[in-house]
Amino acid sequence: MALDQETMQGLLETVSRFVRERLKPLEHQVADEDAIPPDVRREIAELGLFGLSIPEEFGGLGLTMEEEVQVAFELGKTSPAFRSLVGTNNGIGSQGLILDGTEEQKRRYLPRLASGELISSFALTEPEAGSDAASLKTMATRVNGGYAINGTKRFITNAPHAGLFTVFARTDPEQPGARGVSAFLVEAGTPGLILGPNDRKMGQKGSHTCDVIFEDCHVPADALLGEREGQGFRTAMKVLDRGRLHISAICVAMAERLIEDSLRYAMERKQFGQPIAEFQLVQAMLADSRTEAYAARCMVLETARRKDRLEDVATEAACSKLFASEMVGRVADRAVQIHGGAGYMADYGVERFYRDARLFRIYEGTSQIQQLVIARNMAKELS
Ligand code: COS
Repeated sequence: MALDQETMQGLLETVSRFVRERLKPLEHQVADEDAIPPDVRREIAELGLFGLSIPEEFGGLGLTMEEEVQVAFELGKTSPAFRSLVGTNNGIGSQGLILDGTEEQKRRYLPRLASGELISSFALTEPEAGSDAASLKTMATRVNGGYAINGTKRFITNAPHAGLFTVFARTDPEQPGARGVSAFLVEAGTPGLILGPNDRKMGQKGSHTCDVIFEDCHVPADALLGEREGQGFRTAMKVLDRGRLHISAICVAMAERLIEDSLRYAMERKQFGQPIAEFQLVQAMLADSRTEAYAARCMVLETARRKDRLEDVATEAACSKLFASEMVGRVADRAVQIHGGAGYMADYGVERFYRDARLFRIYEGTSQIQQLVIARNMAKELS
């Protein structure tokens, strides 16, 4: 349900102030220590940010998609590690449960996900199944009263902190593709669920990923999401449609942050006797970045509104993710260029955003997968 305008405005102002006054000053520390301070995590939970998209009846804020992307436009103006902390509970970690879980499954987990007591992870990717998600090999075999899961999941965001995993595994070995896949809700601490060491990444320090290994991990029958086999792949695709839109909003936010920093620097930095912002070649970079970020913002908002009207936005979400993630890459590159030598130095933080931004073109579907989704859907529309 949509919030009234005043409440929504209040939420946006609160998040904006929190980002500006609390999170931005911590960016260097989080990157250096590769950790978000526990008191910040507590404050994030108190603000309700873990439950933005979780329905109110389960303790969340129940934001519409349009409202959620507006919050992401603010939350994304700082290091993406902060967003990542709440990202799985609002997106890929909880949406499968919200879309396809039984009432009992929702009641069991959603309130704790909304409060941040429990962190969730989405375990789809495997060593041999990345873009080709339907080829996943993890098996869930029926055993007395439940299933035994065996396999390895890779690059799983928030896995080191997760209390709950949505795990995609093959229940029908006769079906090699999407139809043989089911989704399971598996709690951390279940015997046979083993975490690998934290991955060492190019950027996004403070956000953690690792392998999740299942070795004869027994789960009860009611761990099957929606208590229906063979639906897991469709669930994953629906979850990703929404997730891709959220990531697009984060790309817009990071681009706007970098444009603001670049403009401020260009107005202060003097060369040849004047601020570099007065040189037309610098102005061209700023103008191109502003134009592209604005275009992405409009795409994200329009797609979110359509989603709220219950239209199928698989194509538009892919268009938004493709454009916004490539856009923020170009904007980050120009930001380094405008900052010159300072842009390459760690103290200014611009090089950190440049590295952080690189992931957006890869996770929740690479740019090439978005192109494939868009083109396939175009062909379907025609026929
Ligand atoms: N919403 C609902 N259902 C969808 C869907 C969507 N957006 N997209 C696909 N499906 C359904 C299809 O309708 C089909 O169902 P039926 O068999 O009942 O007709 C099923 O899912 C399989 O779809 P498809 O045939 O398109 O699957 P493919 O294996 O050919 O490829 C792609 C699908 C490539 C699009 C998919 O594997 C993908 O998105 N890969 C990227 C994975 C990814 O983003 N990984 C990131 C890691 S998670 S952070």
